Amino acid sequence: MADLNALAEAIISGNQQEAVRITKEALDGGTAPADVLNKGLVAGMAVVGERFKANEFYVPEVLIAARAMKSAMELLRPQLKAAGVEPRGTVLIGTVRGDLHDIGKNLVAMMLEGAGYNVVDMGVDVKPEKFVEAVESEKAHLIGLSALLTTTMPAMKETIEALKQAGMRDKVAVLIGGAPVTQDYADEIGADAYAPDAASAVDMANGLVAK
Ligand code: B1M
Repeated sequence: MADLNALAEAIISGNQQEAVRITKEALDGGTAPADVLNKGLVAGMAVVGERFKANEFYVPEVLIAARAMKSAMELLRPQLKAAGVEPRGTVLIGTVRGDLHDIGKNLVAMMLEGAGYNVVDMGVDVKPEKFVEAVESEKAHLIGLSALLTTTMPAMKETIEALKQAGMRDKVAVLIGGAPVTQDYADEIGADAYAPDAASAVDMANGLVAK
């Protein structure tokens, strides 16, 4: 019987080899893929998120943990699909038009994946109409917008306006974040939520997708 606590620990400590080894052992030994995901990978990433929020972990630790999680996910993903385990929801995430900063956005994407979401990473410099197109093609529940420049923050508003124009604003929730972004700005442009960091982004996504 594979030790899923040990798997969670391997994720927390960013031990990629150990995470892959225990995931393989668990799957080969007949542990349900959903248990491997929830009691191992998601449990581990939840601790990483809490420690990051509490400033006990910094960006490098989160990136190393996320790398271990991603490697284990490669093994797990086909088995989750075969077992009919649905992701918690689909999230489109991207850095808005004109903005090339992606380190924070990548962290948010990895934490969301670690929390059990199907994450479609649209990259950087993403035009509003690209988000709109992808909402339909990916059947997204949530759009995550990241901006690091005061000059690109207006592209968040333009993306929300483009969703409205396309008649899709009520089909998808919008979460925004990035260093210059604030709750006041989210309220001003009509976003559904703002998150100051990657762990809070997961909390917000959970609340929005549950609605
Ligand atoms: Co640029 N840059 N940069 N930069 N850069 C900043 C942002 C800046 C504050 C530096 C400064 O002047 N002190 C400044 C912005 C000033 C402003 O607008 N107020 C700036 C500037 C001016 C520029 C250029 C214009 C410089 C130039 O060319 N003259 C240029 C713009 C290019 C463009 O985008 N069009 C530019 C370029 C670059 C590099 C390419 C060199 C590089 C980016 C590399 C990359 O991302 N691949 C870069 C970097 C690295 C930075 C700094 C140093 C670090 C940003 C970072 O990665 N932080 C930054 C200064 C700083 O912040 N100290 C700076 C770490 C990351 C983990 O944090 O992204 O905040 P962050 O993400 C956090 C939260 O914000 C939140 O969660 C993350 C994790 O906790 N979060 C979300 C982020 N997105 C979220 C989305 C969510 C929820 C939460 O929901 C969807």
